[in-house]
Amino acid sequence: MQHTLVLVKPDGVARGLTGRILARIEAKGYVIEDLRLVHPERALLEEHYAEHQGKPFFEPLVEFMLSGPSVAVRLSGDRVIEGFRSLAGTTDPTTAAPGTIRGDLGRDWGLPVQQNLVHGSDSEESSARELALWFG
Ligand code: RTP
Ligand code: MG
Repeated sequence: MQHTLVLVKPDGVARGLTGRILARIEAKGYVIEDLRLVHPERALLEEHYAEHQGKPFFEPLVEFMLSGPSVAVRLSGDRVIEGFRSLAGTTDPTTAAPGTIRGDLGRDWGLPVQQNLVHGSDSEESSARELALWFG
């Protein structure tokens, strides 16, 4: 049994897609163990995205994540880390496969950073670190 951190990012919350996204996660059979609406501080986001510091999209990414609240979810299930990332689809929502959250609900808006609706931890190490950050 694994745990992962899922975020419905500010674009997903602002577009009113939280319920649809959570319904897809539940329909897949994963279990929501904790859930909260978070208005993150810059320091939290800089730690969350530490691996991307120095990249050209880092600052726009942090600004985007500060633009509104996210819904943070502690999700559990067998192989949920790779399972949720498969459900989410690839990073670029324009080319993410249809049938995925990003592929069905997202697209490129011509903005400086990919607004792609969701985040999911990419390894057991990341999920432990990220769950501690967002849920304490
Ligand atoms: P995530 O971490 O959010 O689940 O997404 P990911 O693994 O698919 O993407 P990652 O490479 O970790 O990038 C983190 C987030 O940064 C934004 N991004 N924008 N070139 C760009 O404009 C660009 N590249 C990445 C996206 O919001 C991505 O989810
Ligand atoms: Mg990532």
